[in-house]
Amino acid sequence: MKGVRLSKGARAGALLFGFAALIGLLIFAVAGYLRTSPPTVSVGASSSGSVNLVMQTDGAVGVGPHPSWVGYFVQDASGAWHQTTLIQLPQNTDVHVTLYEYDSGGNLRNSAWSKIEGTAGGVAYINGTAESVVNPNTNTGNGIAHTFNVPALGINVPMYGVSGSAKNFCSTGPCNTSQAHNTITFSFHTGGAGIFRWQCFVPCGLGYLEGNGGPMQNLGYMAGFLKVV
Ligand SMILES: [Cu+2]
Repeated sequence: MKGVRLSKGARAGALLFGFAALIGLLIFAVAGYLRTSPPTVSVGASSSGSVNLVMQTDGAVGVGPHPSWVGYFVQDASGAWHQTTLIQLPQNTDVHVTLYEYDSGGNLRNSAWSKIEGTAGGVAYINGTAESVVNPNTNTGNGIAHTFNVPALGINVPMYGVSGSAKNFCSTGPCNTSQAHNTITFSFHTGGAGIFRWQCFVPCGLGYLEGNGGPMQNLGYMAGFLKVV
């Protein structure tokens, strides 16, 4: 009888040990997931009541777990670049966006995306010129590299690519304005608080099925969230 009781205790001990190990593994996995999540860059309200959101798209981000992936950097209030697509914005605020586009381009799969939508005046300024529609074939000859889309806010801004054979083509990020780029600026209004998904509609995940895997489906690259607070 004594032996049976000891055996039960041993089994309970083993069970407890196994349970503790499982909890430990879960904590390790969750911590690992949190460690790899890109940071959220906060764009605070300015005295003028509007905010500036400055971003860049690079053909290869050059940092983090996937340095060869296409993706974004977002500038914080101090001017430092962070490789992320998680952006915090104040609600009911005009957001002035500056996008430095350093990647090469191609055709749009859907010509509906050539129309600039959801921005102030229905335009974006491409290297200083107001445009309401882009033409991937004629305007620069370098196609469309990426699009900035926030479906819930009706925003669609296609970005012209640069020549992949440009002498000063940025092959790895973070890029700087001495390298080949297009500058796209536009404004939009945030409205009420919420979390809004944004993404690119150009299948730019090179080397992945139909170009829609890898960077196209991972936060920090071609998909992200606007956290409007
Ligand atoms: Cu893209």
